[in-house]
This record gives sequence, structure tokens and C-alpha cells, in this order.
Amino acid sequence: EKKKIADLEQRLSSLEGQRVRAGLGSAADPGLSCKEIKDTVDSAQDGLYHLRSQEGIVYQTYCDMTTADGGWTLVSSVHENDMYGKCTAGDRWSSTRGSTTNYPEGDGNWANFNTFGSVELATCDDLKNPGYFSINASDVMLWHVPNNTPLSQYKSEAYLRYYTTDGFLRQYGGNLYSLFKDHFPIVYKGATGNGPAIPITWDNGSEDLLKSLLAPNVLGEVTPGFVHFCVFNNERAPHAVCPGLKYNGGNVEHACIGGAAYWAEVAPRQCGDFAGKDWDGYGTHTGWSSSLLELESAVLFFYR
Ligand code: 3S6
Ligand code: CA
Ligand code: CA
Ligand code: CA
Repeated sequence: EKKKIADLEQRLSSLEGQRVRAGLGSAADPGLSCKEIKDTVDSAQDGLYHLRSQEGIVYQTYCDMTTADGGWTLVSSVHENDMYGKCTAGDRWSSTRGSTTNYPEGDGNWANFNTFGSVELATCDDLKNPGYFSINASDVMLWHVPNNTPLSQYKSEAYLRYYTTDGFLRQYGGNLYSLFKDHFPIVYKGATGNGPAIPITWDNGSEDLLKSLLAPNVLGEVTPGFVHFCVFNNERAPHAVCPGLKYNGGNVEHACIGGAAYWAEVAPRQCGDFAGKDWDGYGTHTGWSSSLLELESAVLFFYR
């Protein structure tokens, strides 16, 4: 009898264990990251999960559980809501307070604990959740998704999807917050040089597709196949990220996104989340202007 009871107790506790594990990522049992959930529940699918920041804040976000074995957490998106508004409302990844040298870091959101937006509006407005600064990660994945794409189609509509594989974040504090805060501050005329250019693996799209969407004039100044962080232009304005490429020249403002609050070349024309992507007209895809598709897409950032 005693043996039977012990066996039953063991079976019960193992079933309870399974129930709790299977619920990891639910509201009742938030995970620390999509990677933790995927590592625990191998069959986990792409979709929404509950996560908990190191400070205990519970939030919902999208997990990609399938690309290259999955475990990718959506932490932020950079969206340009008004290309004609130069460092105005919505330019949270540069300056919402005008084109000015008064705030050399602009709004400072690359390296602070501010949060904004929501997972279902990542292609309609900027997103920054607590994962951006609280997850300890190794790599990033970026998706270029047309503006206003609904959550259910982020992945299928992302015409460029790529990720890093070398674990570079580990040497910069485990996330982009630490990379920008402690190593490569996004500060006008900042003292650091350019940050690292990390090789990428393509999941969707290609170097040729990226090149066909960039402003024609930048092709002579870039090497596709990287994601490049903290890149200064000729006038020493920093750009937080060059998505899909390494920027070798000085007219960084036409291909790279996010920054501070002042672009000196012809202020305020390059001031904003998408900097100078419209230099030769809105979506004209001539000279230093990107294609309309790139201008009207958000860049989504994932950690793993
Ligand atoms: C390929 C032409 C270079 O033209 C220069 O770049 C021109 O003098 C500037 O108006 C322009 C801008 O710096 C582009 O950012
Ligand atoms: Ca703007
Ligand atoms: Ca924005
Ligand atoms: Ca320039």
C-alpha cells in the first residue's frame, strides 16, 4: 500500500510539473524571455506570450519560436510616423523635442528605461518593452515589415528577415540598452568611434533585395550583410542602427535609423527616426532617397 501511494504521489507531482511547465509564458507563469520558454517547451509556437522583466513587470510580446530554432523575443520597433515632421511627435528613437543641440542624446531612449507602444502596434508606432533593457541576450534578429501590418502577419509580410549568430551582445552587456549605455552612447559629436558591424544570416530576402530598396547613392558607401551599430555621419551625428548593412562612408543618414537630436548638414531636414531617407524626395528611390517601401516600413528588433 505504501509503495502504491508513493508511486501515485510521484506520478501526480510529475503531472503537476508538466502542467506548470506547459503553462510557462501564460499570464499565470510569465517567462523571462522567449528563449527560456522555447528551451522549456520545445513544441512552443510563434505567437504572443507573457514575460516578466527582472523588475517584476509583466508584459506581453511576440515570440518567434521557429526561425533558426526559435526563442526570439520582440523587444522594440523603430517606426517613422511623419517623415515631414523633423524631430517632432513620434520621433522617439531620435528627438520628439525638436532639432536642437540642447539635448545631445535626443530623447535618449536607446539607453534609458523608458517604455512605450504595444506589441500589436509595432508596425503602426514605436515599440519598446522592458525586454529591451532587462533580457540577457546574445544575438539580435531584425524584420522589415510594412507599416500597419497586423500582428498575425508580421512574419509573413516581413520582406527582409535576418539575424546575427556570433553572440556579440554578450561582450556588450547582453542587450542593446547596455551596448548603447556603456559602450557606444548615441550622443551628438560623441567621443566614441563607430560601433561594431555584425555579420547577418538571411532568413527572408537577400543582399540583392536590400540593395534594390536602398537609396541609389548609398550603394557606393555600404556593404550589405551586416547590422551596424552607432555610426556617425560626416557632421558627427550618430545613428543607432544600420539595418542589413555596414556603412563605410559619411552619408549615413540616408540608410541608418535612430539617433540624437541634431543633424547639422541642413538642419532640421535629417532630424528624425528615419533621418535623411527622404533627402531627394519622399519615397522617390532616386539620389539619396530610399524606396517608398523602406520609408513606409517599421524595423522590428528581437533578442535571443
Ligand atoms: C553623389 C553626390 C554627393 O553629393 C553630395 O552629398 C552633395 O554635395 C551633398 O548635398 C550630398 C549630401 O551630403 C548627401 O547626404
Ligand atoms: Ca519624423
Ligand atoms: Ca517613431
Ligand atoms: Ca550627407
